[in-house]
Amino acid sequence: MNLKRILSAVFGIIAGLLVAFVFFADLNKDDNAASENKSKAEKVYVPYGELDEYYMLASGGHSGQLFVYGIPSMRKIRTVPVFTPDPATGYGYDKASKEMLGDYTWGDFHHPAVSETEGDYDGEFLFANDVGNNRVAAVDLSTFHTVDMMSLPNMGGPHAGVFVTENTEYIALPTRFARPLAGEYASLDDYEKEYKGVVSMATFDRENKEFDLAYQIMLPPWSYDLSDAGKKMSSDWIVMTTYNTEFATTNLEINASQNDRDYIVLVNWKVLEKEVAEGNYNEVNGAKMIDPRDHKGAIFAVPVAKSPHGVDVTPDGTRFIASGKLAPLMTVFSFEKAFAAIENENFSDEKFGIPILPYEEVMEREVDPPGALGPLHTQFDDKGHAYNTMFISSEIVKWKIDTGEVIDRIPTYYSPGHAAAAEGDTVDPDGKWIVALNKIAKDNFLSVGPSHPESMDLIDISGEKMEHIMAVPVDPEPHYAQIIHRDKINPVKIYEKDEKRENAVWKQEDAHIERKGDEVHVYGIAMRSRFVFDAKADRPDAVTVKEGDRVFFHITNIDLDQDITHGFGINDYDLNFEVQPGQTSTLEFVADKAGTYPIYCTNFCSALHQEMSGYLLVEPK
Ligand code: CUK
Ligand code: CUA
Repeated sequence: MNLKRILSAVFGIIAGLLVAFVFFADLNKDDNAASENKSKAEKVYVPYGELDEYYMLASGGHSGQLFVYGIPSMRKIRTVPVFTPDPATGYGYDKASKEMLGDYTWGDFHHPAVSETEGDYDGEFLFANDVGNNRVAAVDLSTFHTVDMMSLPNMGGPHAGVFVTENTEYIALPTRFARPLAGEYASLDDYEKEYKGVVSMATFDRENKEFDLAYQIMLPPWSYDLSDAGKKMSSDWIVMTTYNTEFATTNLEINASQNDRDYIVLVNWKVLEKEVAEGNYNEVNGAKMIDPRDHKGAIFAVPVAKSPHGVDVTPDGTRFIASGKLAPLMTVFSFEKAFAAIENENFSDEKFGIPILPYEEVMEREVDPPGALGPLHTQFDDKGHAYNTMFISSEIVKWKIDTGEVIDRIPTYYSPGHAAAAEGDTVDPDGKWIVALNKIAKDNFLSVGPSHPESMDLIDISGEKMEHIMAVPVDPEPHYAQIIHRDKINPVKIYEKDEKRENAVWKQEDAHIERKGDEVHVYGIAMRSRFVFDAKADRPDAVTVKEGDRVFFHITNIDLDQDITHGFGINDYDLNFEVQPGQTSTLEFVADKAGTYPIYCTNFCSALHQEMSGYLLVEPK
């Protein structure tokens, strides 16, 4: 063997080893990734027969609906219609929900807030705002049905709510767009004088499931973003971020970003409550209106870095944190320092009768993680950390509230607006999960054409380092959500049988029809697998009316079994609604088309569901 052959053999062996090494290293990498994926998958796998630990109650944005998810599986469980009709369940078709929705056919639901007791979600009701049509709604979490809705006068989109005070004394809804009171005409040249940024303070009577508008606060024509109520030591207060303190009326993207500082407004609702009780307000379009110039000692403001977005109160209630949006930093303010400045009347300025507290003396620290851009909102865990969504740099930054020290950063996919942490708005967050509510999904999911869904990232925050677990599509648009432990929500299994309930019929043989002039009232039942409209008739499941009659179907579902929901569709009449077990619903319409129209159950309820049908006969005039 000559030297040349020896060298080439050695070279061959080395090359072979190298190839083998690279090959096995690669295999190893694949192995590691596979085992990492496996451990992530195990964290969110909910075995058949077991349930998710948390509910995530998420706004459905401009669908006007509420989306219910299970966490950690991220499975979508239900859509609850709130501000928009829902043909599937007949929401907006039956009489009660139709009256509640009025003539509105859409809503823009941004921020859900669960009712609270002592600063903790109590799981009884969920409140929702409609930026599109100035409404607030309540969803009863024992049925997941929308039970009340109130229109808010004098507002231009109650965007910066809803958030609730510690014991749900008030549901606060600051406006987004300044507008003349009652929306009357006023030239944009008169913006500063005629336009107002109104804050609504609503109350909710849990017994009667009813809203009331307690009072409104008339502020300058500033805009507000999602705001928060105080907790514990700060529980008498609400804090709200403002932008467009420039009073720009056009090209807001440039003109509303001129000032280096905007404001956070602090309102003592306890003081205002007393003043309203003493009659110290003006009546404006049916609302009790508070003017800051008449209410010294209740409304203050502190400057904040330009064009802030959200402001959030820490779980212990000692601080409020503003997110910069245009100034890439979070500003931590101290309630204690704010209270001291108020006490000592240490004001640096006054605007529209609102004393301005000196920034340097109320601010505790500015937190400015290098390269983190576009902070929007803050969430919390149980270990003194804050989590900020960064819209522009697409990440969540975890930092220590006490020191401002940045602990960890994790990318999100992509551009998160809000994030929701488990029990994250309470005095006692769980520190287990955070869900980034992203505005852009790019190519994360199978393409469905030019418009992509939005997305949500599930992130495990139980350790020192955050861990990205999974992304799921959502459409549209996850503005905000709250994540509440399943033990706090107690849904009913059926609507309780109530013998005294108006329009209800509980026995087949009691089903009957009453005619009053041109009104026909059908007091009927639905059960597996038949409708009975008139027990004494030859054909108990047929109803004959005259063309032009006003028809009322009062239908009670007498199947008192969980999940036996019956639908009620009228073929060719564009009408459908449903009755859940034990529920009575009314469908009211004018039979303005003569003819023969099959009625059928639209919700598959039994083996004889197909047979669950009848006829509406409309005799020509
Ligand atoms: S606002 Cu901040 S991202 Cu409507 Cu809550 Cu959307
Ligand atoms: Cu009742 Cu199908």
